[in-house]
Amino acid sequence: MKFNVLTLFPEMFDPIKQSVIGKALEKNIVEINLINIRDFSKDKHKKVDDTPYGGGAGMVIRPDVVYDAYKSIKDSNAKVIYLSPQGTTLNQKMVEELSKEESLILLCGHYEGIDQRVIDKIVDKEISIGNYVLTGGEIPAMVLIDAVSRYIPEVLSEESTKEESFSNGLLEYPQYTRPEVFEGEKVPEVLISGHHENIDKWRKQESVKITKMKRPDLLE
Ligand code: 4F9
Repeated sequence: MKFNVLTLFPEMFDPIKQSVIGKALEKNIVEINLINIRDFSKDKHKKVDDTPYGGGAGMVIRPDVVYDAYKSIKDSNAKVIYLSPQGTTLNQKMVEELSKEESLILLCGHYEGIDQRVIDKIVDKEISIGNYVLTGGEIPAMVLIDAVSRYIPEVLSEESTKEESFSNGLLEYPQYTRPEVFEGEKVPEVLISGHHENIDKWRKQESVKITKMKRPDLLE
C-alpha cells in the first residue's frame, strides 16, 4: 500500500516511522511518499498561500500550487482523500475498505484551508477523524495511515485484527498477564483453568458486558 501525502509540513510525519509502521516501511509492505506542496510554488519566496477573497482572518492555500503538486504524483488513478472536519467521520469499516486500495493520495490543509476550486477538482472523499478542529490535516492523515496499515497483510498478525475492539461490533475483552496476584488482585480463575471453551465463553460475555457499559451506542 502506498500513501502519497500532499503537505506543507512533511517533517510532521517523522513520528509515524516508528514501531509497527516503521517495520512495515522497512519491509516495503507500506510506503509513505511525502510531497511538499511548497516545492511547487512558482513564487521567488516560495509562497503558497494568500489572503481570502471577501476578507476574513487567516490565509488560504492557492489552488494552482496544490494542483501542480497533485499532478507530480504518478499514481493518477489513486483516490484523493482530503482530511477535513467537514468530512465523513472515520470508522473501522471505512478503514478496512480503504486498506483494499493499492495507492491513496492524502491532501492535508493548514491555516484557514485550501481554495475550494482545487478541492472540487481533485478530491474524491472528505474524511474527518472526529468533531474537533486541528491546526492542519497532518495528524488526521497519520491517524488514517496508522489505522489502514494495520489491515495490510503481514503488518500485524491476522489474529490481532480479528479479535480486537470494533471488528466484531463489540469492544475487546480484558487482558491479563503475570503476576497472577497484583496488589492483592487475582487474575480471573477461568483464564488459568486451561479450559479453552470456557475461556472463549467468558471472553465473549465480558465483551458484551463491557460494550453495554462503556459503548451502548455500538449495540443499537
Ligand atoms: C481534519 C480535523 C480531520 C478533524 C484539518 C483542521 C481536521 C482538520 N479531522 N482540522 N484541519
